[in-house]
Amino acid sequence: MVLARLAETLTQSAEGISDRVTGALFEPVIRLGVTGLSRSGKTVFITSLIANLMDRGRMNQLSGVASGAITAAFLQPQPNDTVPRFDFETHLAALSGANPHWPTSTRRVSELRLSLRVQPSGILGAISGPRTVHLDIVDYPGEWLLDLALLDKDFATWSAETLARAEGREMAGPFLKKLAEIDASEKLDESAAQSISKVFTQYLNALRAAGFSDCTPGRFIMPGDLEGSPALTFAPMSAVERPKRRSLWREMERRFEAYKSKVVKPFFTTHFAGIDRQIVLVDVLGAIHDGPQAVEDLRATMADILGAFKTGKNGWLSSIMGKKVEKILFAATKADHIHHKQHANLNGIMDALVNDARRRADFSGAKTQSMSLASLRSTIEETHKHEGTPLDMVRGRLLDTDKEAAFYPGALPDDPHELLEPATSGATKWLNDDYQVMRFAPPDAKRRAGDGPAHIRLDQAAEFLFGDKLR
Ligand SMILES: Nc1nc2c(ncn2[C@@H]2O[C@H](COP(=O)(O)OP(=O)(O)OP(=O)(O)O)[C@@H](O)[C@H]2O)c(=O)[nH]1
Ligand SMILES: [Mg+2]
Repeated sequence: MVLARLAETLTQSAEGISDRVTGALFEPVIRLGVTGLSRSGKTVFITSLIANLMDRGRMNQLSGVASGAITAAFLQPQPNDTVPRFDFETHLAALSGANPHWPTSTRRVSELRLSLRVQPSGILGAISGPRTVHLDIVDYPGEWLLDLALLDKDFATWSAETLARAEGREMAGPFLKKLAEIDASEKLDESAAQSISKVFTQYLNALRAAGFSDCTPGRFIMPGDLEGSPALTFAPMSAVERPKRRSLWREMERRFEAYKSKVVKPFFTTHFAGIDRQIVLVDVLGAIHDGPQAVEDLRATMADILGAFKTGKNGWLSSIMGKKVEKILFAATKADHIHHKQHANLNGIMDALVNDARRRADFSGAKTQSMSLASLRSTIEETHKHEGTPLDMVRGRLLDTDKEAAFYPGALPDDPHELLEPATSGATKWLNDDYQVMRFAPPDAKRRAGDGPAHIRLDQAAEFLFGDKLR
């Protein structure tokens, strides 16, 4: 009786999910990991990629588009019912509607599935017929990515590193003062724990506002559903020799470990499992604009994060990701801020910036490439004469004033080390040039039917990442 009922229930649920099972078993799924710090351009990239895969007029460098193999693209219910859907329509309307504006910072995780009908040409196509390929993408707040760097650190190490960096920074003043007032070897006092974690969070927010990326734990800045939760009431502590049980130090250590196991790991386990293609987005130009310290901070943070993707003995992340990531693209975003003649130099800087991390992370087996791109091209190029010399400029609508302006951002060096060396050796200002990056509003341009939003090299990025699956 019970068995019969059980069998019946199983059959019913199998019917209910048959579409999804078919999808999972017979239709290829590309899980694209979009990795990038806060403001690196993930949400804009995902929105523009989806829009350009649906309206493929600007995607000629994607071989399945050039050959005509991709015959249709449509959004599907996503495979994971418990994760909110990526709000593609709202983001696209923001970027390309009547009053174009950038989406706000992402506050929670969301997911989307785009399905593509592919009809290969030639004999193979005639035999195999059309097939459907699914592209699954997850968007999340960039701050959460920072927590990857915590996973292989214990509380003492994380505290020592965080405090060493804080020592030299003016904005850490109130936090360090508070820390000096408490004795972490004393018995835990909950109100002391709360107030120190509050000033620590204020310090992290100030760090982020100043353009620094080393702001762990990421949920302190972007708590998502954990707003106000006890999981977020800890802070780094100065070393204590043999801290006693129930001391403030031990309790902070316990909360740090709970944060890692109950918050960080479940997020990556759920959303990074099965990723087979990965794009790493980096706002290189933004960091150059913020100065050598921001570039060095970006380099070190990327090295830490990419280190978590390494295979081998400490490869926690690679073990949950299951199969190996086959392709990784490192992309410098927002390349429309500079004239295309400088893109090769931007590319070189991007390459050099993650070079160290790439070597350490040992992406053996994965095909990697660097490029510069713009997910949403917001400028046009112009050349003006300035004191007799031609200057390659970009023109766009400035975000702050809403006025159109042409603008020369400064020349990036041919040799990336001209930038990276001063950054690594602690310079506080660039020697030769000041690099300016204006913030442009999204373009207010009419699109032809069949065209997606204007971009730079988004089709080449797509070709590298998953072009092989769409031929
Ligand atoms: N000019 C230009 N600006 C861009 C482009 N992509 C992103 N931006 C700028 O970068 C900002 C951040 O982009 P998002 O896509 O929201 O960044 P994100 O990685 O999703 O950030 P979080 O949600 O905070 O993690 C935007 O508000 C734009 O100002 C681009 O292709 N061109
Ligand atoms: Mg976002």
